[in-house]
Amino acid sequence: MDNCIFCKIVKKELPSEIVYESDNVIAFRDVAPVAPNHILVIPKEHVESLSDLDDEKRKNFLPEIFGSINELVSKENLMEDGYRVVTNCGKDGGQTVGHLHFHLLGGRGMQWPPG
Ligand code: D5M
Repeated sequence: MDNCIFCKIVKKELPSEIVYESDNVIAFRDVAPVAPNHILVIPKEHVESLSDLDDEKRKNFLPEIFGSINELVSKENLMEDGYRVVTNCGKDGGQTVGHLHFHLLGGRGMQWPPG
């Protein structure tokens, strides 16, 4: 998608601190972190949100996305103290960037319920 900032990060047209990359998935540090460790994990292909995954994309993307999250949890030493994985979906979910992404948050205690 031409005007999607995350597609621009995928194409390296925008700078980002990439911490994981494979053929289908890329992860980079959030530009406005809300935790000491805040990484975004996204499919390279443009999909608006979790609601827009069809069966094929679900099978293609989700195992790899969660596999990369597992790798990052180890690499970033988040296993011992714990972490949170969240995807915001649509207006009420608080989604601000219309390209599916999973937040990996760690390095501080989280609250529940979220705001
Ligand atoms: O989260 C969207 C997230 O995307 C939010 O935490 C800021 C982050 N963001 C926005 N632009 C950039 C760039 N250019 N690099 C890295 N991170 C970015 P949402 O769940 O949609 O509210």
